[in-house]
Amino acid sequence: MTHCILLGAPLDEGQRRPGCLMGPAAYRVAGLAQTLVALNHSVEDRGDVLPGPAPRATCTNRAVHHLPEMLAWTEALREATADALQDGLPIIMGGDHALALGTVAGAAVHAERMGRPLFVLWLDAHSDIHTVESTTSGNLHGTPIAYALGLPGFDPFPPFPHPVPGHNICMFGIRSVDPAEHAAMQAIDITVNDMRVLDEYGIVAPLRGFLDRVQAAGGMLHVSLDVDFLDPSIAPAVGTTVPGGTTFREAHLVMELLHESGLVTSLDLVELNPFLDDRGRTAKLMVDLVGSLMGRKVFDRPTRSF
Ligand code: HAR
Ligand code: MN
Ligand code: MN
Ligand code: MN
Repeated sequence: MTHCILLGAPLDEGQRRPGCLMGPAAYRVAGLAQTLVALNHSVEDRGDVLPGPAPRATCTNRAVHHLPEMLAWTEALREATADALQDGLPIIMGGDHALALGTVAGAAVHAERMGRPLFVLWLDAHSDIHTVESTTSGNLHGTPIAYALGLPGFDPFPPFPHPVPGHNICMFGIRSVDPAEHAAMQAIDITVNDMRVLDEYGIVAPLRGFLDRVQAAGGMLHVSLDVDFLDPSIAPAVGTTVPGGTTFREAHLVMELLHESGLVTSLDLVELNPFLDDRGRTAKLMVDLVGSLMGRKVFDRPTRSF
């Protein structure tokens, strides 16, 4: 049994399409807490995180928008996530992916306190490895991986606490990468399991390979699940759909393997835009995926056998 701590992060300023701020409400309506309770976990909904007043801040990249707001969110979410990690498994209900600027930082703070290395599993169509300087869209939801790596180009932000080395970061489902992001990934030892890799090897072997490394290092594991990891045909409620995403079963299988590993210590649910949903089906799918991550299975096998 796990003590699950729900944290709402109703922000949508990391991109330009309004609606992600309704995400936490949609997860509550879709029965996230009830799903966890039905799996015998305890649930504490700490409500929505409240950012402090936005500080004055500017940067040289004129495309960047809502910088002060994102600084305030980053600080509030870093503290809320680090606090929650002392008491249980934080599940951050977003909100756009800019929230991971704060949640991964909070996980890094906690991992350092515990003397354990932090690993990050990024389930996303996008690599989100722009810096504040390199982003051409100016949308800060495309930047959290670069921040977690401690890359230069984040001047207005506080330095990332205990940067995560590239070899502790694993991306899955990637199929949309900008040129500056491509260059950044070429220069770093980071595991990029793009859709090409998943097509050829399936999802099991690459994921087990990563989880074995986390296990061997005694690591903590932060999972960041972006709705657009999923194919838009099953998950339409996202502003940045990219065709060719993971299927229903692939996504559940990822979650089932994560559950079996017992390694996950914090989880982001990001980019759900309920305004774009089709009768709540994306919100419900995301809740079901959390169910699989937290132990729901069709048949409980006493041993792994066919
Ligand atoms: N790389 C593009 C940009 O920086 C698209 C980023 C989209 N990111 C998300 N999250 N939707 O993964 O604008
Ligand atoms: Mn605004
Ligand atoms: Mn993302
Ligand atoms: Mn994405």
